[in-house]
Amino acid sequence: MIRPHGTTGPATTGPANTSPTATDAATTGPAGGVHAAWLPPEAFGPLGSRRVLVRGDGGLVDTVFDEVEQACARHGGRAARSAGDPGVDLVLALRDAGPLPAPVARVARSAGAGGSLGAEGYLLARAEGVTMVLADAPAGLLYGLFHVVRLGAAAFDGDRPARRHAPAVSLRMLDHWDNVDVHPVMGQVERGYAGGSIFWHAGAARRDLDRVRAYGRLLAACGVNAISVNNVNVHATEARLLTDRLGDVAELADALRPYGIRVHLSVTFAAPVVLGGLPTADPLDATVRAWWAAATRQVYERIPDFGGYVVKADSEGQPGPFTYGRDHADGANLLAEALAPFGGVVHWRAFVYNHRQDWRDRSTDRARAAYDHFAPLDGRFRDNVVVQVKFGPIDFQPREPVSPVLAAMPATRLAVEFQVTQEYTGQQRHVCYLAPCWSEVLAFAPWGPGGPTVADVAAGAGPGPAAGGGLVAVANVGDDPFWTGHPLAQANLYAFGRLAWDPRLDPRAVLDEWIDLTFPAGTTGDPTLVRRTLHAVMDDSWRTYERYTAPLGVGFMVSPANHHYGPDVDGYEYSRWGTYHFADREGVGVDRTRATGTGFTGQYPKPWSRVYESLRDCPDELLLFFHHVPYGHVLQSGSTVIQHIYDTHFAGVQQVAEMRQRWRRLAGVIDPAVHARVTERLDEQLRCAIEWRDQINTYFFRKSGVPDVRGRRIH
Ligand code: GCW
Repeated sequence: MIRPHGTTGPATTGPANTSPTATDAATTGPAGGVHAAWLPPEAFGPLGSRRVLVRGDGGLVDTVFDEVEQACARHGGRAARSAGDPGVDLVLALRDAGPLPAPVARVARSAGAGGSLGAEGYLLARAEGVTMVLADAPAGLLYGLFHVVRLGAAAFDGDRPARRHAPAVSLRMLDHWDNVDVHPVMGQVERGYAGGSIFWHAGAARRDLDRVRAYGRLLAACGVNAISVNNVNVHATEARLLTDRLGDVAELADALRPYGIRVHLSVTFAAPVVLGGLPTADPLDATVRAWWAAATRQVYERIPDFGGYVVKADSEGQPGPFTYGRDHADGANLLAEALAPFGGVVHWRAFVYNHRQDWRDRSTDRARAAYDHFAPLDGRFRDNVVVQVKFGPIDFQPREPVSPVLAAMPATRLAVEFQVTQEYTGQQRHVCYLAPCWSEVLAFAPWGPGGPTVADVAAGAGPGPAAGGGLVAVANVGDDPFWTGHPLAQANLYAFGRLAWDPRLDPRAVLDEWIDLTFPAGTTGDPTLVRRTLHAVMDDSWRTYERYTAPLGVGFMVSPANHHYGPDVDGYEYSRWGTYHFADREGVGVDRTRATGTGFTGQYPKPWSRVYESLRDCPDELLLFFHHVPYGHVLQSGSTVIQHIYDTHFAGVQQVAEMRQRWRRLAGVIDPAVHARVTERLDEQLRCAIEWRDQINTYFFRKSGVPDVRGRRIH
């Protein structure tokens, strides 16, 4: 087993690692180096104590064998690669790998096992006392191995009819917003809340490849198969990763390849100018096309399985095709043309809006921008362009409607972009389990209930002819010993991968998987209490966060000074960013209707264009996103807007206080380092939630003059 950097002793989950005191742990992290996250050695106990046969060739099969061999060495089992061995409990085999033990051969020949299993799929079965994973391609064996790990002891119980497993979505990607140079404002990782980058440090490659490998292993275990290794805001040093610093990228690709992860790179659209010395980056210019073709060829010479480019163009100051009077299809197709001969894709972000808006101008609506720019281009993108769309029309707020772009481009490959890093959801100081939010988005049916879902669009099963663009998320990992700053934020990373593999998974079931792996029985004093507490603290934490922050989908109200952390109701109200709430003494919210507002509701197909337009039918949680209403407006819940604001803010703080109480009961039951770190963060969450409650309630009380019907203290 590849050990995370600096880890020499056993993995650090569990009460066995009691060396640091609570205070030490809060500052130094877990004993022995880096927390094992969802792959502690104990999670491999059931598998590692068995007789395991691995059959097949190829790099990823070697990885599977290494995993099995190390687990067996630790837990007393036996790992073999040749079929000669008599007894066997688990077989992981490529179907064309030659003779298989008789029970496995029988299942392989059975009716249910017919047809291709695909590039990443596998068949899992148990018959005649043998558990088996069969695949047609090595990646399938790797994912099958981690399935067996997830099942734990249950993988070796009773019979299991042969069942096929394959990812719903073929591109399952994490975008790192990591900078090579420390950015004067954004630091080493833009919107990073887990320390420095695991890839870069102060202008150089970090070269902590053990840690990169350990990361790849965690990602493979939850199903992620691609990452981009630098920020979408590409500054001068980062631009050079494409050319003279390509070696740094190749090293990362080498470290991640054994776990089936392809490396992608964020590039600047101005590369031909800033790196190539050309006078222009015009996408229709022949010399520019030739430059990209040559640069891309060199990338593939060095990294044959390179994934492709990620581009943020004409967005928040990044260069793009608009400079040359060209549109985003021209821009994206330029890079796609260069990547096509090698099978690469360009992820072209749809996050394009006017970030120099005049707050006085009520006709400009940032929510409209992505659709206005991209929907007219549907059908013009090459097959290897993926247009990457943030899940909501604004910017990763805790609550937004689903972006209408996802229903507007049936002839374009679309990826849905989530933010695992908690920029607007508590910055990994607050517990905010985001799987329920993502799951809602993925299950949303843009053409109406019963129709294709957002997950279908990402998978290429939407109403149009386009293939799927996949799911992408901004990563939340850094060089922090717990990987994610807040240990419970590991669950968000895990859940993103699992939902990308199977968007229909229940977030609670995903959390159970994560709990079982991260806190395996035998490493905690009281597994039932651990499970109950984690569910109580995490299941509803996204809605709790929503309750004590901006109300009813209006968004923002975050502090600009603190990089979006903590409340500042008017912080963005008179700014250029297009994120306003328009509260006055009568009411609050953004009128995005066709009748009297910005017309944004018209970007949705029916029934949503009608539902969102209607004051009566618009879902409560999105009311202020779509409508400007008086404080006395009665919600579907029966409460008024102003009373809802008061009630949810008092309730949200109450819930955080309860989370904190519950967590205390885990003292002495789990790894003290994890306990101490979460305790410290919950203290901060409660402080911050109180601040949110008091600022929001006070602001709206002062604006409206309407008292709380329950007479609670408002300042
Ligand atoms: O949410 C905003 C962030 C920026 C980010 C941008 C984007 C990388 O505040 O930090 O830039 O989104 O998604 O490009």
